[in-house]
Parts: sequence; structure tokens; C-alpha cells
Amino acid sequence: MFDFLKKKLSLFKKKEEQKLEAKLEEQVKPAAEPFSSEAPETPEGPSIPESVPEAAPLGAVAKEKTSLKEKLLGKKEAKKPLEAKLTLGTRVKQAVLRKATITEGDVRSLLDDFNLELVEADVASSVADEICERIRDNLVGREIERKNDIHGITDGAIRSALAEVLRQDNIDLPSIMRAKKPFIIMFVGPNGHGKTTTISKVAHMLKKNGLHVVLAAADTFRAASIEQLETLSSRVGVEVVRHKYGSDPAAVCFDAVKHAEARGLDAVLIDTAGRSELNINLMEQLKKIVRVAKPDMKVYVGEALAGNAAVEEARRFHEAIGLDGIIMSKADCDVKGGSILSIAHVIRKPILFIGTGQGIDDLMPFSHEWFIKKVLEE
Ligand SMILES: Nc1nc2c(ncn2[C@@H]2O[C@H](COP(=O)(O)OP(=O)(O)O)[C@@H](O)[C@H]2O)c(=O)[nH]1
Ligand SMILES: [Mg+2]
Repeated sequence: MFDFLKKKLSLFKKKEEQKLEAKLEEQVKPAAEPFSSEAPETPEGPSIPESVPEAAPLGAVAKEKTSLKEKLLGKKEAKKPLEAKLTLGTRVKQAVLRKATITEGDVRSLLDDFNLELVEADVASSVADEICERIRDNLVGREIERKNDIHGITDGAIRSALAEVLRQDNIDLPSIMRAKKPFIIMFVGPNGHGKTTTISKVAHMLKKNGLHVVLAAADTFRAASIEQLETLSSRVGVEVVRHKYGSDPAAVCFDAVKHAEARGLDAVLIDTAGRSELNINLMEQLKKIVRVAKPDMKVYVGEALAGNAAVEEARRFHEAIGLDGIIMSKADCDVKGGSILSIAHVIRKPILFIGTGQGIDDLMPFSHEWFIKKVLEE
């Protein structure tokens, strides 16, 4: 899941790490040379060659060297210069190691490339800009002391940039819903993005949490939509309030709410159309449902597959009726991953769930921690 985005993130991280490692090396080199040439004059003893060539076996040459040293200094003494050299090496390093401070130049060109790669991974352009700026802010000015620090610094910079862009509260839907009875949720979104399927999944999840649910078949426009909802609801074992095709969707919702109130049900889930005779009327129709049913939550269902188009569609619905949450369906369909980041950031409402298949159990609660772990660690 989200492999494309994952790959882009890991490539950027690797390139940035390599760049910073090279910078740190550069920082160490110039000072180390004059210092090491002074090494033989130290009181710890004479200098010996740094090492025997790697491939040399414990053969004649190596033996000869050892025996010569042994002859000169005695077996015990022979080890001393090597130890001295090691301590000296450590001291040389300590003396010349200066901190490297990350500058704009160390990040800018890689971030420019990364920005385009994010867009390729379905991240909206404005969101890609924001992510890159935050990574830049998190890196520039940081000091690196050791090579080992580099991974943590770059990883942390990316991780917190993603968290800042995704920042929304994680929502535990069943517990929020217990605060009001009946709790009314209206699902909106373009045709075919998964509203009806998602409603059956949510109904199933709520039922498992002990809530009693009724569905409102308020997509009275699309052929077979009412039968589709009825088939799915019978699989879950919940009731559907329906009228005839072509009837007023707001009236269906009104009846469903009355039904829930009369029966003391916990929740009403409203299915809506994604298109109507005149598309401009869809938003008017949705506004009327909002006035009549007074939903406690308006949830946008968009398919993660749609990439940037899903973000634009969501914005259209948000402007018309005001959204409270998002469900991204079809996350199982080899989606690049960027649309999840974009939609949360552009709409600034929490992603409640992601859809992971066509079955009624294929719904996963969403949390930004999970998403960040998924794209940075797994
Ligand atoms: N693979 C996959 N397919 C889904 C998912 N959600 C919905 N679908 C499929 O998408 C198609 C359209 O779904 P539907 O609920 O009718 O969309 P609606 O027009 O928005 O109500 C159906 O074939 C669903 O089975 C999902 O999370 N994963
Ligand atoms: Mg539908």
C-alpha cells in the first residue's frame, strides 16, 4: 500500500543523507592532514605503518615485521606503538572534528527534485510545496556532529513535516456517536467513489460496536442504487428507509430520522447521489438534505485512486455543504498514496477510515501515526 510514495520518500532520504555525509567528511579532512603529519613526534613512541595491506596473509612478510619489532622491543613492548597509534588516531579525530551546519545549499536542489516526485505520487502541488518547506525548515541550521546522527536528523525532519501537514485529530467514531441519539451521518461524494459500499462497512462496524443503525436510501437518482443499498444492508443486518426512484431525497432522510427517533435507534446513515439530472442541482439537493436532516457529521467518500482529482472534488463538496470528515476508499487498489496527504491538508478535516476492499469488513480506522509509519518504515 502507498508503495509509490514510500519509494519517493526513501530515495529522497537516501540522497539527502549521502549529501550530508559528504559534507561532514569535507569538514573533517582539511584539519586532519597537518595534524597527522605531526604524529611521529608524540611521546608515546615511534610511529609504525598504519596497517599491513588488507590482503596480506599471516605469511612471511607479516611474520618478518613482527619478529623485527619483537627483536627490537620485546614481545610485550611490541604492542605499545600500535595502541599508541590508536589513541593518537582517536585524539586526532577529536581534535579536528568540527560540527557541520546544514545550509540551504545542502537541501535546496534535492528538495526541488523531491517536490516534483511528490506531485508524481499524487500529492497536490500546494501540499508538496508545504512538505518541502517544512523539511527545509527542519533541516537548515541543524548541526551534525557525527555521521551516525545523519539518519536520525533527516528521518526526523521528514517525519515531522508529514505529521505537520497531516495534523488532524484521530477520531474514534463509535465513541463520538454515543454522545447523541440518533447520531446522523450524511455521506457525500462523486459517483462510483464508494459511498454506498462504505456506508454498509460503517454500519457493520457500528453494529459490532453495539450501536443500532438505520440507513436512508437518499440516492433516488442512480439506477439500482436503492437495491444495492438494500442488498448490502441485508448482508450487515440493518434496516433501510426507502422511497421510490425520483422522489425527494430530503423526504427519505426526514422519514429515516423520524424512524430512528421513534425506535430509539443510535444512528442514521444517509446515502446520497453523486450526480443528478443537472449536476449543478446536486449541491442544492445536498443542501436541502442538510437543512431537513440536520446531520451531525458530513463525511466525504473519495477514492484514493483519483489522485489530485479527488482533492478538487472534495473541495467542491466542502464549499457547498462543509465537510466534517473524510473516508478514502480503494486504498487497496495500488494507489500512490499522495492523495491521502493532500486531501487531509487541503480540506483540513480528519480522515476517519480508509477502504481496503469490497467486503463489509474492509474498513480501517485511519491515524496519521499509522500512515507515517507505513510510508517511512515498512
Ligand atoms: N477495491 C475496492 N473497491 C471498492 C472500495 N469501496 C468501494 N469499492 C467499489 O467501487 C464501486 C463503486 O462503489 P459504490 O459504493 O457503488 O460507489 P457510489 O457510487 O459512491 O455509491 C463498487 O464496485 C464497489 O465495490 C474499496 O475500498 N476497495
Ligand atoms: Mg451509491
